[in-house]
Amino acid sequence: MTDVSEHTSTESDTGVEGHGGDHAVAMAAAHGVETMFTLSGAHVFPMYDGAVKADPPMRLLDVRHEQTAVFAAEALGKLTRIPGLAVVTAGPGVTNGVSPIAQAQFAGSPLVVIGGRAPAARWGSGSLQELDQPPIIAPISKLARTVHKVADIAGSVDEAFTVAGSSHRGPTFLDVPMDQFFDRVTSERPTAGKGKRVEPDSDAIADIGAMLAQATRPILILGTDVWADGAEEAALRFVEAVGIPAITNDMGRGVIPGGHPLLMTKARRTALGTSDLVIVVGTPLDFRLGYGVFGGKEDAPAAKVVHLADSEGQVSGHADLAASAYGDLTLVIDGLQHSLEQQLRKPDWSTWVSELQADVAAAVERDNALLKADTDPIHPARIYGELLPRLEEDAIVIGDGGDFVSFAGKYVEPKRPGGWLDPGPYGCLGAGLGGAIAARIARPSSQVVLLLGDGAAGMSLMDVDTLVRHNLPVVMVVGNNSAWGLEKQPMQMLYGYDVVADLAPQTKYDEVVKALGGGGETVTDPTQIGAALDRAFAANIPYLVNVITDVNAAYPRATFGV
Ligand SMILES: Cc1ncc(C[n+]2csc(CCOP(=O)(O)OP(=O)(O)O)c2C)c(N)n1
Ligand SMILES: [Mg+2]
Repeated sequence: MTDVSEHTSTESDTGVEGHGGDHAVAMAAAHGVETMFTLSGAHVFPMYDGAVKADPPMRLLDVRHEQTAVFAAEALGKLTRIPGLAVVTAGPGVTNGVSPIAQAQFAGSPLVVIGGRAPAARWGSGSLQELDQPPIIAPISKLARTVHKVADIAGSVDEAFTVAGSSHRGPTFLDVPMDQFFDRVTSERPTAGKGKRVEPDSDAIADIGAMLAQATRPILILGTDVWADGAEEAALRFVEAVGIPAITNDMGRGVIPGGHPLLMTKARRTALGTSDLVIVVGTPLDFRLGYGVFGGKEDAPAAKVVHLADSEGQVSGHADLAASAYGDLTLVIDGLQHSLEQQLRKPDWSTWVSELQADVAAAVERDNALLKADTDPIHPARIYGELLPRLEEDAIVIGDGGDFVSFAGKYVEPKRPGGWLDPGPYGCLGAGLGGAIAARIARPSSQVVLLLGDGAAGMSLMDVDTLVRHNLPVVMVVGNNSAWGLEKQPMQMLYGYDVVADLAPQTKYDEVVKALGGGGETVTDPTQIGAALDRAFAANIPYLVNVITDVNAAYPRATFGV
C-alpha cells in the first residue's frame, strides 16, 4: 500500500515523481485552475491528496450533489474564461454529472471533468461501479477518453484543458482507472498548452463590410462567444465607432452596457422584424434567434443574415446565409470595422437608430408600469422593480427557473459583461446553486444574486449547505408561484387543463435555508420586497427571500423553443 502520509514528489531531469493525482492537479494548476469542485469517492482520492499537498494547495470545494459540482465548474469556466474543473467518482458520480456536461456542450463553456473509474486490473470482473464512461460522455463533449496509464495523466490533462479552452469551447472528460490513479511515476509535465488564434478570411470580412455599407437597417447580435473569446472590447468599440444598433444575448449581455443608446434589446421585435441586414456574432442561429430568419414584419422584406463565429463548425448549416466568416472574434470584429471604414459609401443609420430608440423608450415605459405593480398576489415583475435599483455595476445575476427567469431576462440589463449567467440553450433546471457558488468564488466582493423559480429551487437547494460550509454569501430570491409555471401555462393553452404542474402552495423555502444555517424570510406584500432585499444583502450570509407570486402572471411568450 502506498504511504499517503508523506508527500514525496521529487523533481528530476526526466520529470516529476508523484501519483496520478499529483500529476493531474499540477497540470490543472498550470492551466490556471485554483478550485476543484467535487463530491467524495474513493476512486478519486488521489485528486484530493494531490490538491492538499500541492504548493500552493488547490482549493477543494465539496458539494452535496455532483450536478452542483459540474454546474459550478461550468459556471466558473464561463465567468473566468479558464476551464473549470470538476472531479467526480466512478459510475454514479459521473452519471450525475451528465446534464451539466451536456449543458456545457450546448453553451460552449470551457469545462474539464475528471472521473474515477474501476481499476483496470479487475476490469470485467464486476468491481464496484465498473462502467465504461467515455461512450456515455462522448456525444456531449469535445473529448472523452480513458487515461490507461499513470504516465499519460499529465499529458492527457494538459490536452483536456487545452481542448476545453480552445474555440469553440466546451467540455472535455477523462477517467482514470483507480489502480493507475494511485500508482506513482516520474512523469514529464508539459508546459500548459494554448489554443490557436484562428485568422479570419480577410476577403470574406471585406465582402461583409461592403454589404454592411449598403444596409439601411442593420442590427448586430452579440452572443456568448463574444465574451468567451475575449472580444468584448472589440465589440463595444465597433458598435460605438460605426453607430450600429446592437442586441445582446446570453453571456453577450453587458458587452453593450445596460442603458447604452445603441443597445436595442428592448426593441428586439422591431429590430429583428424590420432589419435588412442582421449580423449575428458568437451565438448559434437556434430557437432563441428564430432559427436565423429575420425581417418580414410590417411588409419589410426578409433580412439578409451574416453569421460570424469563433470557429468553422459553429457557422450555421441550416440558415440561409448571405455571408459568413469565422476565427478569433476580436480579429473578425476589428476586421469588419476596418473594412467598413474603407468603404466609399458612408452609411447613415441615424433614422433607423432613432426609430429603435423610440421603441426602446416605449418598452421602458411599458416595463415601468409592471415593475411598479402593486397587485395581490405579487406580480413577479415587481420583484425586479425592487431588485434593479439595488444592483451594483459589478453584480452577478444568475437565473434558474422558468417564467420567473424569463422576466429577469427582460428586465435585467447588466452594466458589464460577465455579470449574467443563465443555462443557455440546453435550459437545464438545477444549475442555480452551482452558478452561485462559482460566482461567489470568481468575484469575492461583488453582489451575487441567484434568481430561482420555486420548481428549480427544489432541484439544488440542498447545496445551500455548501454555501454555508464554505462561507459563500449569496442572495437568493425565489419567485414562488407554487407551480412549474412555464409548463402549466402552455399545457393550459394546448389542452385547456393542466396536470403535474402544481407544487405545494407557498412552500417556505426560506425555512429550508435557515435549517441549513443561512437566513431568509417570506414576503407576501409587494411593499415589503425592497426591505427584505436590503436585509438579504446586508446579512452577508446565504439568505433566501421567498416571494409569493401570482401564478396567473405568466411570461408573455412568443415561442416555446420548438
Ligand atoms: C432538468 C429540467 N427538467 C424539466 C425542465 C422543463 N421545464 C422548463 S421550465 C419548467 C418550469 C420551471 O418552474 P419554476 O422553476 O417554478 O419557474 P416558473 O416557470 O414557475 O417561474 C420546467 C419543468 C427543464 N427545463 N429542465
Ligand atoms: Mg414556479
